[in-house]
Amino acid sequence: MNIFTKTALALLLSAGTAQAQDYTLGDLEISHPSAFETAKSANVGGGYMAITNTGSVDDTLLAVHVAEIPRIELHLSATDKNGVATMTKQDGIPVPAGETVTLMPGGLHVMFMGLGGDPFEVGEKINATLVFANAGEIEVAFDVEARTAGDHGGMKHGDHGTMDHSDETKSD
Ligand SMILES: [Cu+2]
Repeated sequence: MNIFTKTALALLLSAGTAQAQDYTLGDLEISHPSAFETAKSANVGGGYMAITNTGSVDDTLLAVHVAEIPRIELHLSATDKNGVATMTKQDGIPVPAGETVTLMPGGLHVMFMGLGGDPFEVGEKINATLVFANAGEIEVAFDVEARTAGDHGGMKHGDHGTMDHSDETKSD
């Protein structure tokens, strides 16, 4: 019984992993685009992925487009020496030749803005177009995943996201 339970769990886990998708665009490998579920009242959500440049030419992620989302920015989260968290809008996210850039909570991220009333729900896929300076455009799907209790970065992001975009959340 124990073995059966473990096998079932392993199957479940591998099925979950299999949903995560990787994409290739020229010399770029885009791994596991994902976003956290958002509260109903949230107007912003973060998007994450890893981008590896296997080529010899530097590239830059310039923009992310989603048909239903009016405004999407590229942000860098940081915490200063006083513990104050800030987010800075980036004109692009450099992906140097031979390097991997990881977008993650508390660091670089895609900021989906103006969600108003249409939260991200677990299991949902957000179809998006990534625009790179050199490699061009690729369609990807961000998998919406549950926030885990121990996920500090995500919570921090949510907090300062609300602060930073207070103008966007006043309608709550
Ligand atoms: Cu942000």
